[in-house]
Amino acid sequence: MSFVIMTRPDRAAVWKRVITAGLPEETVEIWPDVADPEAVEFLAAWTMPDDLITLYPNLKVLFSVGAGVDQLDLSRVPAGVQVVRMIEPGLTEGMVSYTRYAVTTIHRGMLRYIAQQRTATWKAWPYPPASEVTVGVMGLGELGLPVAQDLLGAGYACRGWARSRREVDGIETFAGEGELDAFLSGTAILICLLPLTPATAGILSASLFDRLPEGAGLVHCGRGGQLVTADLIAALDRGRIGAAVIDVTEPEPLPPESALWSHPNVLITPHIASMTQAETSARSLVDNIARYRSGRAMRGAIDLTVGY
Ligand code: NDP
Ligand code: OXD
Repeated sequence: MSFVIMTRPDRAAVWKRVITAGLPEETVEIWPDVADPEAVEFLAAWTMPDDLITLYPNLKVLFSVGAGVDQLDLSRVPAGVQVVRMIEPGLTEGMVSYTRYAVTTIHRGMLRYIAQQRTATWKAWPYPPASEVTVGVMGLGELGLPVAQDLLGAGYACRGWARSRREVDGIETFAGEGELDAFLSGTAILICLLPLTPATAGILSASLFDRLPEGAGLVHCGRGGQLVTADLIAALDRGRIGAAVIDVTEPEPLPPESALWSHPNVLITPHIASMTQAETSARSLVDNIARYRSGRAMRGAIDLTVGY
């Protein structure tokens, strides 16, 4: 029985080494060098080959290389195949450092200073203390919760919104559609860390922006399909959104003609908020395979009925 890895060669080499060392009884193969397709039980990939079912008829688990699974066509996953997203400390660390940077950029008005530098302008602007800035995190999962806790530690007032009720020390929490208005109305800087599902597609739209306080900031690290780009540009132009740090777009790469590129109040990064780190993610895979082999639940197993 074998574990097939489809990822960039440097990460694949590390995964093969760490998994083979941790679980010597498992056969690990790097795609496309697969000796016996019928022996494949585990596949780790970012996207799924179209002919997955016929290629690997005995597949048991499809591991996403990343935290998201929306890039996989879940409707094609054969019944009985479990889909598991990536939960690993390297991804969390990267997201925490990115969001701390993005929130600081908005809070301290750094986009304005970048523009001032271009015209050799020496001019200081006042800013409120962090304790007077409320950061609202949409999605309190593996990434959103540590992000909110980090910002709390940095002195910000923090709140979070999730599908189900969460109790978190020091963080005001809101649940479901019914509490979205209350969550948004007190959020000065909004961070989106939701998975892309039918329920979250297009959620960052004019109607949501209008429920934020005037001049609110936006940090978008979820998925491009959650953002209605034209609505964001309109909200920026009328000052409803004061500044935005955008890491994910639809499509990716963001086309050169997009108005987001040149907007003075926007910072664009090319989907780098966080990245699956080879060594730490390999250890997560070892743990999950061991769990599977001993009949325990794997960490990050997707509920296909809700899509995350
Ligand atoms: P999790 O599944 O651990 O957490 C998802 C959170 O979103 C949960 O709190 C969940 O609520 C909440 N949620 C889901 N659907 C809804 C909804 N309809 N309404 C309200 N809340 C909802 O995911 P992760 O934290 O691991 O990752 C989140 C996303 O971050 C990924 O799916 C991916 O899209 C993105 N990402 C982006 C990266 C980048 O570099 N830009 C890197 C890695 C991830 P509940 O707690 O009730 O289940
Ligand atoms: C992920 C990503 O989902 O990098 O892990 O976007």
